Amino acid sequence: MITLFSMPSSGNSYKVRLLLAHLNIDYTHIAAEYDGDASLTRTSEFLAKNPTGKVPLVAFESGESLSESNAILHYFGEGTRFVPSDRLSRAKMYQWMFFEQNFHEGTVAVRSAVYVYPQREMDRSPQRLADLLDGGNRALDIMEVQLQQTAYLAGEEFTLADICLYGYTHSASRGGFDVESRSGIAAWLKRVRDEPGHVALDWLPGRE
Ligand SMILES: N[C@@H](CCC(=O)N[C@@H](CS)C(=O)NCC(=O)O)C(=O)O
Repeated sequence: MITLFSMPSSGNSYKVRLLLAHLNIDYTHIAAEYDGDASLTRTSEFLAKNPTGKVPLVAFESGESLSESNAILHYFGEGTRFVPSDRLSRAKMYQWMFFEQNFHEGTVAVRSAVYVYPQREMDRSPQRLADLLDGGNRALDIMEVQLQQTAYLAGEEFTLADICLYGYTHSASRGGFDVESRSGIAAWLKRVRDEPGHVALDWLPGRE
């Protein structure tokens, strides 16, 4: 069985838990909540598996491991209904997943983290908060334009891109973002939540 190291409160980790739930894949879960220098991610054993010291991380029985949430989504998603067979739709799915890491995560997720985690207090300067708000609103507006046109981000099918972007969009209010007033995003959030097999952020294996 695989072992998933994940942070219960984090969207990057939640994406992986959400896909594994949809695919009914069993795993042993090891929680790695942020705890400064005492974090599990700072141990030499963990750093040998992932030198970046970040979760999520999947450890395979073979001794191999895999990090980066979107690479993990790709690994488990390949060959399933969550990856479109059509080449252009598949590329659009990746387009949104790169957007998530390159634009959305660095603004929407970071502004939430700055408020949620006491150790990020030094990032709460008025200028930094204003920049993150501006960047995050631009990211959400870009999603809104797409979701006014299609049911899901890469088109009419539910794909890895939706699982990926749901992670930090559904909890964006933690960072002071208003997603509910964007009707395309609000309807999409509900659509993703209503997918059979969906689990919430605080769901962990063994917890019904
Ligand atoms: N690009 C990475 C980002 C992973 C990341 O930033 N993980 C954070 C939680 S969201 C983490 O592990 N922080 C713990 C630490 O830095 O000790 C991914 O998508 O997996």
